[in-house]
Amino acid sequence: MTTLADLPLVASGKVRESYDLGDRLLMVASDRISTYDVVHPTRIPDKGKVLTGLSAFWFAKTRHIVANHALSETDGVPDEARGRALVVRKLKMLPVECIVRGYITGSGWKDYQATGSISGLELPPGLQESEQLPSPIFTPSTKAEAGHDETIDFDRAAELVGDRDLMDRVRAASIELYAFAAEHARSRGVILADTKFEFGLDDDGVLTVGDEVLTPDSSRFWPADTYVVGQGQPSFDKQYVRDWASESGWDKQPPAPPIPELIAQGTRERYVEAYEKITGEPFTAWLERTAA
Ligand code: PZK
Repeated sequence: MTTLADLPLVASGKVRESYDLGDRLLMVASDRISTYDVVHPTRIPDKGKVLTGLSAFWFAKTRHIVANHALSETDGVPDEARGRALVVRKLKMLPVECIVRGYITGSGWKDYQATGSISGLELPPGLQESEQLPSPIFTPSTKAEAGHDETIDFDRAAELVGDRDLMDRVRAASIELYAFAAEHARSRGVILADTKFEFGLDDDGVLTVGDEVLTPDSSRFWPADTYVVGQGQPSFDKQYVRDWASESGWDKQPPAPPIPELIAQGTRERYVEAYEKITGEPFTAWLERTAA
């Protein structure tokens, strides 16, 4: 199968694709957006570029913590994917999703309310929705082929990976990456509530973080200035679309409705704002750095 520049498609997700470059991969982020797990027919202009720029920013900033798969944002990127693609090394991916939570929300909040724990980790009683945890926790999940990923405990993750020592290092790297990024984001007015990493081994067996990292699609970013404990927080990027979708009467079942132009433009602005807050540079700098 092919599409972009006649390259062979390796994998496609709801909002991105990867292509075979021979000994490397091209990871391409699209302008598609999903809410409530359903992709809308309307594109968000520049969303793919914002996410790729953010991922590249974090890959460059976190090399001291763990190796990553990023090679280039320009060399080997076809013109039609410029700015929204990275050339990466091929890895042997580990069969678990590596989630780190600094705040209790989403499925973690649901699990905690039901059981007092998440991923087999017992948490203090009396936590409120969206509260910061005493320290970040590692809550791995399965990579479901279809349907939803399922939270597992550390022992089960180690079993799936087949190497407990490796899994120990994956957990340590995940928590270090989260802690570094959360502190950086917080200094710029953004709360990094939680995030998901995917790791692999390179040709030399070196633990390497792959996928996209610390983007709004792999993380929950909250504006710090409106954060309040005890309720769900608006997502930095998708809240315009979610609020509009709720108002529209859409039942959140497929197919997702088209997004009105004004809502799409407002959503683009939020993505660009996230880029600029987090990186401290104008989004135009990324466009210029990656222009043909
Ligand atoms: C790899 N995915 C997830 C699914 C995407 C990406 N460096 C790598 N080497 C080998 N395989 C992968 C990676 C990475 N990252 C990533 N699946 C395999 C995925 C759908 C679309 F763009």
